[in-house]
Formats: sequence, C-alpha cells, structure tokens
Amino acid sequence: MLRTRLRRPGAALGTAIAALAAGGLVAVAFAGCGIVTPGPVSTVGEVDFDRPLAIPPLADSTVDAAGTRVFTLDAQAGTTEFEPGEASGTWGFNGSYLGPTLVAELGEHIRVDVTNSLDEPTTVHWHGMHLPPEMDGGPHQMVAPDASWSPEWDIDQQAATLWYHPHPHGETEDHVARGLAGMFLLHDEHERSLGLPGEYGVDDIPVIVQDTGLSAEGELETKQRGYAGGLGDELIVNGTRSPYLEVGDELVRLRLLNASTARSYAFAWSDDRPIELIATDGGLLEASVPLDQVRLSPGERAEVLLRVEPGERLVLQSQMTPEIAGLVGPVADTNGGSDAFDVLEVRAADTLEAAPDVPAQLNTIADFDEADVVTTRRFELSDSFEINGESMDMGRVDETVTVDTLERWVVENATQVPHSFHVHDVQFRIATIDGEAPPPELAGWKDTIFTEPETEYELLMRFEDYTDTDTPYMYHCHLLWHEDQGMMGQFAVVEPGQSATMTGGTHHEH
Ligand SMILES: [Cu+2]
Repeated sequence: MLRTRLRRPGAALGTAIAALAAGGLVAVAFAGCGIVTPGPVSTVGEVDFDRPLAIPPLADSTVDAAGTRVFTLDAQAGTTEFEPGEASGTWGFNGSYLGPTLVAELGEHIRVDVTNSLDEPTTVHWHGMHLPPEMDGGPHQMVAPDASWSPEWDIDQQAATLWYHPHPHGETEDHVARGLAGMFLLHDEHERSLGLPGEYGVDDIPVIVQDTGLSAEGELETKQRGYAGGLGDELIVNGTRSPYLEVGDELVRLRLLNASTARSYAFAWSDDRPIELIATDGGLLEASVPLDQVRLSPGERAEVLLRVEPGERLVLQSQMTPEIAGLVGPVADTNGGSDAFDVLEVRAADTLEAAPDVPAQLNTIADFDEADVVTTRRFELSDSFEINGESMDMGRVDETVTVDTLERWVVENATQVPHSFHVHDVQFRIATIDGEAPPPELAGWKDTIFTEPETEYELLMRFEDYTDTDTPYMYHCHLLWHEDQGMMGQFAVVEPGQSATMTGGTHHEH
C-alpha cells in the first residue's frame, strides 16, 4: 500500500478520507441485516496441530480406445466431521467435502464425466485451463440435478497447479463454501526434467486453504461478512482442522491454493525464513523467488519449495497486514486485512531423503511485444459490484476478441475496497502496475490477480485456438460474493471479421 501511495503523490489525503467513507459505506450496507462485520482475528499460537493433513485422493481415470483420458466427478451432498462426532452438512465431488485431484499431461486429450447428484443446478469450471468456451463450465454450462455433462479438450498448456469449482451465476460463493472444489495438476516433460519434488502426497503436497466458521464443538456455522464476503475466523487445510504434515524428504513442494471465497492470505514461515516461490497460477517462474510472504487472493495458486532439517518443526502461517493487503483503516480491519493464522505445522522426520539441488533456471518465459497489441480494453471495477458501470447480463456479450491477436486489458480498481480480476481461457502477464514493472512474484503467468485499491494493472494476453460466436467466456472479480452480485462480464473469441451472435435468448442452460 505504502509503495502504491508513494507512486501517487498527492493521493494520500484523499485516500484517508475515502477510506473512512468506504468504512462507513460498509457499516451502512450491513446495518439492519443483523450482520456483524468481522474484526481482526489471530489464531497464531492457538492451533494444536493434532490431526494429520488429509491429502485429497488422486482421481481415477481410464484411457479409452481413442486415447482419451476419462475422469468422473459426482457433485454430491454429504456430511463431514471437522471434529469427531460433530457432523456438518457439506458438499463434495466423489465424497462429502472437496474433490479428488485430477492429473493430466501436456498433449493428452481428456474428458470429465460430471454428474450432478445435488438437488440444485451447478457447474464445474476448470480454473486456469485453456479450452473451448462450451467446455469451460461457466454459468452457461449449467448441469441440472441428476443430469450429466461431459466436457472434453486437449491439454495444451505447460505444467501448472490449476483447480476446479462451481460457477453457477449467483450461487458460486455458496457452492464453493459448502465444499465443492478440487485441484487439477498439469505436468510436462520440461517440468519433470527439473527434478523438482513430484511424488504426490509425499514430497509434492496439495495445500487447499479455506477459512470457515466452526462452532466451539466443530460444526459449520454461518460466517461473518465484510465487504469482501464471508470471512471465517479459522482455517481448514484440505478439509482438515488443526493439521500437521510429516515429511520424510529434505525438499518439499507445497502447492498452495486459496480456495476461500473472500479471504486473502500472506503465507510465511513461522521462523521468518524466506518462502521460496517457484510457480504462480499458470506455471513455473523463470527462477525461484525468496519472499517474506506469498500473498494469495481467492482463486490464486502458488508453488513453494521448503528445505527442512532432520527433526525440525515449523509452521506455515498467514501474516496479513493492511500494507500487504493493500487496504487501509476500517476497510482492512473488516476484510481480513489485519488477520493472522496458523495454517499447517510441518514436521520433518529424524532421517530425511536427500534431494538434489534445484536448477537455477526453472522456465523460459518469453515476453509479449507490446508493439503487437491490436486492441486495448479498459475495465473499471466499482464499489457497487459493477465492471465498467455494468452488472453481469447472461444475454449480453461485453467484449468481442479476435482470435490470435495480442490484447492489452487495463484493469483499474478505482475504489477503496478490495477486488480481484480473473480471466477465463488464458494465462496472462502483468505488464505494469501503476505504470511500473511488476515485482518478480507477479512477473510470471497469471489468471487471477488481486487488485489493490486505487491501482491500475496493465495485462497482456492472447486468446488462441477456440472461436465461438455463440458461447462466451467470463471475466470477473474472484471475490465470489462480488461475482454473484454481478461483478462479471462476458467476452466472445471470434475469427477476424466475425461478430458475437449470442442474444438474450441463447443461454445454453440445458
Ligand atoms: Cu470484487
């Protein structure tokens, strides 16, 4: 925040006044709803770490005669005991909470047979995946109760930590909060050649972080709500309350996924050692980046490496501050911007498997040439859940993009409140933040960014391969309550000279 302020001399006083106004706005917005806005929370030092971290199972798959790898997901209701003997009603894929981890390889053709066993419609969106819009699982690909949907596509992007979750318009926060989410890991030859930790659940660990409201007895409760949305006052990881992870290798890879609906985290180690970031949403960085903390807003992923000594214990924490959150005053305090959490204790065995050194160069990321930009679009995020003054309309295509051309999307959060921005189908690069080059942790491939107040992000992206005049992709704020409130727009990718043809009557909802 301070960094941003310094770049914009003269803005500071206005910021302080506006922040008070925004705080007042939040208070007014919730007055009369009986909703108490959350205040600062800390669980540091209060977590017992007395349960082994659950590892989501790897999804079974079969390869059919045509060479297609086929997965099966069943969205279903069930019960989960976050504390033994205290059952909470939850939703999951192929189980009662979260879903299995799907794994696929660059070049594979895959299909996922999705069944909806819930008693209401939902969708499954493949977050971060490059794929045709009809396979995307957005709000136009609703799956009715007892119906099935079988999207298929080619895996045509580099190794990355992606994920899947529902995307029904107006209900996404609820469906994700109930437990519908899972990881989708992509591998490729290059990644394997690096010798990074890669044994799932052993030295390559999924870490799905969610905040939740649990009663003293351990039953799910309604969360308090800030402007950002529902904010739980404790964390679960992979659905496990109070988790520890035993490791037997001296080098461990943690795949951090913020699957929370509203809360952002600042992941850091309890002994203040640097957290070594190696990959962001869309894949490996060019080189490991040592950071004080890794900030992740909802939907963002980070892969980090941890080197441990025999017998040591340390704790993954979230150490958010208003400065890291990019929020000020009451906006920070009521939106998780001052909250601290113990997340996960790592326990190293007394004898550890040796691990090779990690290559200095992890990836090659060619920069886009801004001279190739064909179209510049602006997206202004409001504090009333609008983008460019419009609320989501399922029948309106907001932007029409010509396939295989370089686009510059300028996203400005002109407000005092937190938002984020996610674009379907592509991985993009951040060219500038308030006119300056991004820090190294934001210089790789991204599909979701946190948008700090009063900050402008210039993104470069190219939509390739899949054109469809009749089915759009989405861009939206990934604070899920904001998305549900209409903070979302639609874009069609078309051949040169084509126009989007979708009209209000063609929703493809069945
Ligand atoms: Cu938002």
